[in-house]
Amino acid sequence: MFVDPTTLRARFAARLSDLYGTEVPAYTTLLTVSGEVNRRVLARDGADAERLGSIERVTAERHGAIRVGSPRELAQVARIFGALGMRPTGFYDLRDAYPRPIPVISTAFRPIDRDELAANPFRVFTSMLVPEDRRFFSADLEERLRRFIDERTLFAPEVLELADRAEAGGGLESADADRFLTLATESFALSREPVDRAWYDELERVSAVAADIGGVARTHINHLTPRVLDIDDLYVSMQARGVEMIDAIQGPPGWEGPDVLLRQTSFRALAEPRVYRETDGSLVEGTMRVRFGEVEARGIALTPAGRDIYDRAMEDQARWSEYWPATERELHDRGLAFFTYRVADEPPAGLPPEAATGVDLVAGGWLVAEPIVYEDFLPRSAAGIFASNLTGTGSTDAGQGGADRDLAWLAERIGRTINVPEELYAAQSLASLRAARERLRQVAR
Ligand code: OOG
Ligand code: NI
Repeated sequence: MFVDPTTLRARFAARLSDLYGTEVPAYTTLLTVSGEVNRRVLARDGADAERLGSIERVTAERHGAIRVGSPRELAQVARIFGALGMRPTGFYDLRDAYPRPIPVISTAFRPIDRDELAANPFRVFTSMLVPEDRRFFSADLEERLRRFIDERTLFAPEVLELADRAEAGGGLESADADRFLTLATESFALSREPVDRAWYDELERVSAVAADIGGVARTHINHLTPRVLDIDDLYVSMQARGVEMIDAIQGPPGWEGPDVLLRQTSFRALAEPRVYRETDGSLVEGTMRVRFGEVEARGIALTPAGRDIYDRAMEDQARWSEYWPATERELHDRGLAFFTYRVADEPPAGLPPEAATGVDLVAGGWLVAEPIVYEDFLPRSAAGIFASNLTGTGSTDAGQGGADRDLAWLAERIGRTINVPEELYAAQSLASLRAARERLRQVAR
């Protein structure tokens, strides 16, 4: 039996979820509570609950987060996720992000086609250290960091070779698929190898994230995030079970109108046992606090015009509702969010004018607009999520020395196109408008 990328992705997501559940038991509680919340919303809101994704999709939906040290490592990650039909999408620079600078740049690997997202929406937020950024690292520390990272092996040659075969051939035979999934999942398990205490501590004084990336010989899944339909309910329900949540829900505030973009919250990092190698060579049992439990709720994808409003409204959250229209329909008509189109159940007789826009066609009753769910991340929330779960403040020179990094630079370094989220949403919207117009013509005939 041949296993296609969609099936590989679904199986990988399930295996990673099982692994993370054994490593972080509170994650299993989070899944239980998420399931309860989603069932409550479905019972309360009926079909409306599924407006931004079927309950099957939302229940299976996860995003993971991983962190790597160099373009070489990121390119390897891209090969593994490439085998699973996940494409690098979006560029996030967290180095000068509010509320605290984090020495990484990031992208997210995810399916980009609507059908693929519907079949299995698994995505992984992937961050890469920027050791050449002088605001964080001295030239000497950069040099030692690079050497450490260049000498380690995150992924065995076999898993990369299988990944390449899967990507080139559009899948793998059963036995190879199993082997690939086993090796790929293992690559993201928490390592039991001893951690060099002095090296780890030196990096942690600069940044806890730098220590998590460059202070250990392996990478690991940092968190695995389920999606809920009501994050306010989830937050309260987790607290009621005695799980200490971070202070706030990141992203837009909850309100009566349509949810936009992404809201996230998490519970605090858990201390996990690790073995340290002390300077005298002795091995000592200790703990490390780098992983946490996160949960998210997704809203409508915003156009650049909507995103401008979002940025302003986030600075003035007490007056949030004054910035936004109260209905999805107005978001559509004012061009603030992305929508797809379908022909109305009973469109008016005759053809609309050739020049009619999407707004005209919806207003005239020919087409119905359906919201496109936001499939990406928010740098400000990401920085907030990083920061709210770190201990220690690290040290940064606010001044000069930040290396220029952008999407084009990163794409070049990993040798792959990095998709721009807003371009994907716009293309999807336009394609569906064209198809709906064509169907209108057929109906009129
Ligand atoms: C990634 C933090 C960002 C999100 O959901 O915004 C993130 C990390 O902690 O490695 O996962
Ligand atoms: Ni996350």
